Amino acid sequence: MTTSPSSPEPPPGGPALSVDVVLPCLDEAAALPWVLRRIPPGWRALVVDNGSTDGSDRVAGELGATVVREARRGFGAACHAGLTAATAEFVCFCDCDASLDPADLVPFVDEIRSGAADLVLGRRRPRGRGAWPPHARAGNAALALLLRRRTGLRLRDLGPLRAARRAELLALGLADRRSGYPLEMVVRAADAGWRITEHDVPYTPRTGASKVTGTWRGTWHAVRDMSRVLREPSAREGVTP
Ligand SMILES: Nc1nc2c(ncn2[C@@H]2O[C@H](COP(=O)(O)OP(=O)(O)OP(=O)(O)O)[C@@H](O)[C@H]2O)c(=O)[nH]1
Ligand SMILES: [Mg+2]
Repeated sequence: MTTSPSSPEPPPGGPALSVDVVLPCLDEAAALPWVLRRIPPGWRALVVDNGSTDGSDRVAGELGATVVREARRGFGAACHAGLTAATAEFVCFCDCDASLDPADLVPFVDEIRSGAADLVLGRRRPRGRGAWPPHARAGNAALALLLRRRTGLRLRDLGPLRAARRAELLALGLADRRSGYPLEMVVRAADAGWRITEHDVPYTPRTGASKVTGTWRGTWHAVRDMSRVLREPSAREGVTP
């Protein structure tokens, strides 16, 4: 892991920044300027570069973000590297493709800070044509149903925009390093008795080429990784098959 020289580190002995936003990034140079402009004032952007070849790391550093490098490919690998590098009390996650607005995270953090919730998720509400292809929406709805069977949670989405406390997230011991990471976070949080809430957020067409939902390969990998997470026995049930 390295940090860029322009990282906005807290002053020595001064108060630590209270919110780190983890931004998993694979070739998102075109989207980064908009995304980083939308980081709320006083929060730190942790761009986790997952081996980009389009100069995303340089763009992120020039725009004042802290750049974390994760060589191992995978959405979960990138998110977890960001969580491990974070130091703030609260950690947020946001995609780096300009489909979601990090400014929408402000009420999420307020809700956790006030003690009303332990994990807050954004329910994606598509805006504009092509923001969320039908097969991806259907897959997500099916997943929400399976999640309800597995945990009793009534969520409408498993969106990547989310916030929680850093120490508690680390204590979940998340193991998936690919597309199952966001689902595993919710399943383990539910098993641990966390209060999980969901709020509508706009979901707009991504900037740059689609890597997952717009491709059959990406969709297949996501289904495979998430099915594996759902097959894991509940912590409350122990390890009996
Ligand atoms: N797919 C993918 N995304 C990664 C990886 N590492 C980091 N990311 C970032 O994770 C975020 C989510 O990935 P996306 O490719 O937007 O996934 P998606 O929103 O399901 O699908 P599309 O937007 O249609 O590609 C983006 O900011 C990516 O740049 C990786 O190994 N694979
Ligand atoms: Mg996307």
